[in-house]
Amino acid sequence: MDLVFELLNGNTRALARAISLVENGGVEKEALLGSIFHLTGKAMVVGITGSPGAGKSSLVDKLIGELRANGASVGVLAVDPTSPFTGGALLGDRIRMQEHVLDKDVFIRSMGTRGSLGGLARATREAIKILDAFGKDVILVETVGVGQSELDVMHTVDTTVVVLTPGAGDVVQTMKAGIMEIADIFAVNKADMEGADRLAVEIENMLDLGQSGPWRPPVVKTVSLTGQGVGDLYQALTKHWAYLRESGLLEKKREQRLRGEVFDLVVEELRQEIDSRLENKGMMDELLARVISREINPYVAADRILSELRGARKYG
Ligand SMILES: Nc1nc2c(ncn2[C@@H]2O[C@H](COP(=O)(O)OP(=O)(O)OP(=O)(O)O)[C@@H](O)[C@H]2O)c(=O)[nH]1
Ligand SMILES: [Mg+2]
Repeated sequence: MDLVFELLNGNTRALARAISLVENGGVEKEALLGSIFHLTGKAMVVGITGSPGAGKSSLVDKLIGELRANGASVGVLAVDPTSPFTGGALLGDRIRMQEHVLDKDVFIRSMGTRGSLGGLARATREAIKILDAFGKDVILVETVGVGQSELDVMHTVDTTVVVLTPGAGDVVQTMKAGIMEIADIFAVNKADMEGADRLAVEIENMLDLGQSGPWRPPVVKTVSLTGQGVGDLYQALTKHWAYLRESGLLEKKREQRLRGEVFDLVVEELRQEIDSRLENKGMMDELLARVISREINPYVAADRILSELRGARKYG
């Protein structure tokens, strides 16, 4: 495929086109992802999550600078489950990451839902693969911390940075949302504002209460407007990568992810197959009418359907 050739030759426009392709779905997408798969698995993927306005984009902008200074090429996906917009960079992100727009080793892209939350996590996963195959060393994925969809996205990254800000009542909220558990690193951003030290202490206290594993998430104070503390954040990231590699956790995580991916593909295919076979037989409607009238129960109905699909029956 032409696109693959261009992509692997470092053509940035091909990269943008390839990501649009995975957003739109379809047969072409599978062919593309299939032919680049052997080149994936090299990049370190970092998720940056936190409340709206926590300073994630500004932090990403400064982090790009740090990564570039250390010789890494960078891909950025700004994933916004609250926005239907996609393609190119959102205006805000483009302004905030302006410094790097002309750097050919930095690629920035926004992704919105287009009306399907589940599809967003998947499209993000696939876009990560494309950036990875393209040869980006580090891929930063910014997501707004609003719930399940961004948790899904976070399951596809190697390192998760949770960004909290003073005075936002963030600790309790993020704990409730189940985001605390997925943090590998905490960034207390807007550390130029009052309450940053208190927030950092609060997080440390909370970490004291939790179970202690081999990795205790470091708490780093940052001011993403000035870049203060971003060097520390970079250090924390490289430490986490070393930990992931040396402990064998990286390999394990990736293995689990691939297992889940293959399983999901099989389930999805089966679901579609079952759907169309049931529709052909008109069996679902007929059985459902009998369930609704309480003539049979749902277990019996499901059993009839299953046995029709594969042979024997459990309940007579
Ligand atoms: N005082 C202060 N303000 C900051 C800092 N970092 C970001 N801001 C401001 O916070 C606002 C939001 O910054 P963004 O970087 O867009 O935050 P975000 O988390 O990406 O926002 P969304 O993507 O909309 O959720 C902007 O007005 C920034 O200027 C900081 O370190 N200190
Ligand atoms: Mg942002």
